[in-house]
Amino acid sequence: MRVFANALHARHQGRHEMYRGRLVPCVEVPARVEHVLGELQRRGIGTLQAPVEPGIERLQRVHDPRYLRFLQQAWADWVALDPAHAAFDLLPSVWPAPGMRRDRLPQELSARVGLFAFDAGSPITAGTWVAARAGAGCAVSAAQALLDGERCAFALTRPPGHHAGADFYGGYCFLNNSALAAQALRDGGMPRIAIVDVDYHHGNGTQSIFHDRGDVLTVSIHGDPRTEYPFYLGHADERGTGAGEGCNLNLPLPRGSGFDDWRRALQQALQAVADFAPGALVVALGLDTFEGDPISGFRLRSADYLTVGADLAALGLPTAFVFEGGYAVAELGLNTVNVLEGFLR
Ligand code: SP5
Ligand code: ZN
Repeated sequence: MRVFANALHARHQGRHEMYRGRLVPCVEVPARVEHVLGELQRRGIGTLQAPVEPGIERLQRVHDPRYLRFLQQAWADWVALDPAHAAFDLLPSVWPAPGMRRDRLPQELSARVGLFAFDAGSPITAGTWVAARAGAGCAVSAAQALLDGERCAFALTRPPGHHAGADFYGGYCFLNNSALAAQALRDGGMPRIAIVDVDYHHGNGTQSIFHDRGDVLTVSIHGDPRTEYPFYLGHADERGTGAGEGCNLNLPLPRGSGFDDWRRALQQALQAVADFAPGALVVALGLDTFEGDPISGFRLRSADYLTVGADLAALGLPTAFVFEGGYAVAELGLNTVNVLEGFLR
């Protein structure tokens, strides 16, 4: 399995996220990727390959140009506002309410941030843009590997991507890596692509990007949005609109769900994928379904991830794994590589 790792990921290193009225240390940390790389090496799984550097046109296949300009410039603008800002991360603290204008781009940076961010938990740091762009390159490269005829590939990206939409960021995500992989597969000539998102959190960005499209099926298994982040999307009645009607499937499960219930949802997801008959599958691979995850509520165990990989493999589709969440750092390598090994067996 070709593995495309983001060599620049550590340039994105948030210090704090806003949580329940306080700034707390970020849970989405560079060590996450290092644990996965270490475990891949220990078990001799995967061949590391250099990813492409995606041009701006590639990113614009999924993201809005105005948003990309903002993201590229945000840190420089933040420090230009006051050189002392270099010691802090950029977080929003004001947002346009419904009925306020989103079409006028404010000059003031603090106001512009609120136009593009949907939470105050996703700090922009000095290296966020270069890290996110390099991560997107890993996802595009994994897609290219499938187009070249590989059975599977793994994009070991950081920061994650599935909460990012065409013109917004949040949930530690800035560029939607899984969406970029799916779009690259479409652009490579495959008529239909399926994305299965197994991260604990609903893939709201991915859903919104493809919501009115019939060529990309989006399926997400996640904590019920009535109680779980990102709260405002991810209900079972969101089925897609227009040409995308019936091409979105949400499978919310209550907090506390264990592997038996989760696996039943996975089988439903895989049936929907099979019915869609795509040319390839993108797995948005979050490992925060693990029982020991510090911010999530499902109860999967490490051995379960072998079964997850085997279940995904049973589809028989060319498959690109794109790394998403997972915050039980010490077990993250084991859990991630278990999915890959289960798939390869
Ligand atoms: C990609 C992904 O998994 N994003 C998840 C974003 C969840 N953000 C909200 C969770 C807030 C919890 N963080 C505070 C931890 C304090 N112990
Ligand atoms: Zn997550």
